[in-house]
Amino acid sequence: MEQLLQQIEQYKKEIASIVPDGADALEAYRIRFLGTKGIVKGLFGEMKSVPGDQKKEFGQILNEFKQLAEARYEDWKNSLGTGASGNAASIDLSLPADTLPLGTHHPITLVRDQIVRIFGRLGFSVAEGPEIEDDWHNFTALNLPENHPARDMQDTFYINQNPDWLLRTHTSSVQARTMESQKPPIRIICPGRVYRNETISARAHCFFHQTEGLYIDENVSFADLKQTLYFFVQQMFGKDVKVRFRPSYFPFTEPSAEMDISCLICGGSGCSVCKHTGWVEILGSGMVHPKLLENFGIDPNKYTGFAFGMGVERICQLKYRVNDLRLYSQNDVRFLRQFTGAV
Ligand code: 2NL
Repeated sequence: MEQLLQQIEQYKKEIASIVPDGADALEAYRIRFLGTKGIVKGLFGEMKSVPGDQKKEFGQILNEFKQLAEARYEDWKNSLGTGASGNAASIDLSLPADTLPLGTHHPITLVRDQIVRIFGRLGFSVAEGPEIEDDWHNFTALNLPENHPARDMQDTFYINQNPDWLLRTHTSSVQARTMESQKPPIRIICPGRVYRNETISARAHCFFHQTEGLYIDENVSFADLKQTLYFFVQQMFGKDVKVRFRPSYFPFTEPSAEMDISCLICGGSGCSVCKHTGWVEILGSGMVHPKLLENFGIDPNKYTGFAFGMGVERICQLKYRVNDLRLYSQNDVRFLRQFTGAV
């Protein structure tokens, strides 16, 4: 019995000192310790030579040893499975990784980013502001008269708790805030979501996305406005596109103009998109009204500026031929996953 116990201690030391190797070494271990002619079986065979009063104690020691040998085997086997032992055969590092399901950018995001990047090259930086605005920044400061139709409940979402609060109807409010807090030169582009109280259809939605721009400095002229917007259109739609300006009216600019581009769909010969005129309207613009400059303490005799505003959905419609505004907010992946390209 004494001799057998010494032998078991010896085997325990051997097991503790094993450095796990590959599958072959593991199999050799299994045969040596746990096989049908292995050490554990052999020791159980010695049971018959142990005196009767010591059998119980020896049996316990032997069972513990058996469990230890088996546990070592399981640990070793598991470590091979995970490759943690560094066994090259158990894991194939050359296999391609599992593919991650990548999303795509929303078309409005793609076009907005492209607009921002084009004006960024001309030195415009991005300005942002709150979507819940007060009357001053959205209307009054921008020369929108008290009786202007845009102020009507029919067109603007007001916040119940406070009649002075509303969902901004344009991102001009961001420009107002910038004029309030910065001195010229100001050269900003203001992308963002705006809200109008419209019945939803293919051509109207209760929110859409705008990008407005503002440039105020000494000697800013209408020629600067025209050339800046012409550069933008060429970058956005290609060198061949033609532009024309038509006189228009906005309360915050004087003079004001709308800009058309030659129809990209028919090339100018006439189609349903351009209503057979060969031209499509893409933005509104003008020289900042002197009254606005005064509202923000900017001297209109020293500084002039131009501003413009465009609907991102409209640009997107022309670029990607999207013919229903509702598609932009329905989250139908069949629509969304078509826009995989980076711009
Ligand atoms: C359009 C027309 C326009 C502006 C926006 C603006 C803002 C300030 C001062 C002067 Cl703070 N102007 N914005 C000017 C002209 C047109 O937008 O059709 N937008 C979708």
